[in-house]
Amino acid sequence: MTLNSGPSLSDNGNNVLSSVEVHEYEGTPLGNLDDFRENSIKGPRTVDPQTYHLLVTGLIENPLNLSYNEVLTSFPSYRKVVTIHCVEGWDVTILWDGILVKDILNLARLKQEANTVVFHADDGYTTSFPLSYLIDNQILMAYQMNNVTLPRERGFPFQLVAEDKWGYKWVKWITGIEVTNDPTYRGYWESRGYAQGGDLNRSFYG
Ligand SMILES: Nc1nc2c(c(=O)[nH]1)N[C@H]1C(S)=C(S)[C@@H](COP(=O)(O)O)O[C@H]1N2
Ligand SMILES: [Mo]
Repeated sequence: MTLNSGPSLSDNGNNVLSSVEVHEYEGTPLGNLDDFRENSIKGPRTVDPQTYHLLVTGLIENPLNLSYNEVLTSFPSYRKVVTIHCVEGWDVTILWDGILVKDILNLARLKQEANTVVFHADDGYTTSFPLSYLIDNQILMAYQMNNVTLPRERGFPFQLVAEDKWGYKWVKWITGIEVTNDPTYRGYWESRGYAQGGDLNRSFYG
């Protein structure tokens, strides 16, 4: 394992360095946090973990309003090595630590007619998924990458690890999870011509 002096990007605003970046995990070489090309619709967002709330709304029995610490302490953590591919032609392989979207939805208790999940972000960005994709693939909402707390450029406090999907489905700065029965909802890039499904093995146009 190679150690850095710390993340090369700015920290997440609370000046606590959680750990040092790792560059290899169980034999798999990892990319670096600064291999990403920051190209977000409004630039990096600064989210204050003291005032942050994750809202879970829509077709659920138990609406949730969780603080940053409540999100981190209410659910088990999981880790995965997953590669993000942007439509602009770059990719980065990262060790992600996070919680399962499925566990959040279980706590919120889905209504029968739920079939779609829309993620909302601090910059107004949105993207949506079939409920079954999130559950069947054990999709993570990450709070750590390469063993460090997500830097603000990378979506602090939470980024979706939308494995097998193009980068535009990997919503950063998540503030809301809305459960609906409208599979036709189109998010920020999807309403500007990018594919609704965003599957890596298909064209991103459409
Ligand atoms: N909230 C939000 N999430 C977002 C975006 C954005 O503009 N806003 N950009 C997306 C795109 S196009 C990519 S490729 C990934 C990774 O972007 P990054 O390199 O800027 O981290 O974040 C995705 N998530
Ligand atoms: Mo992207």
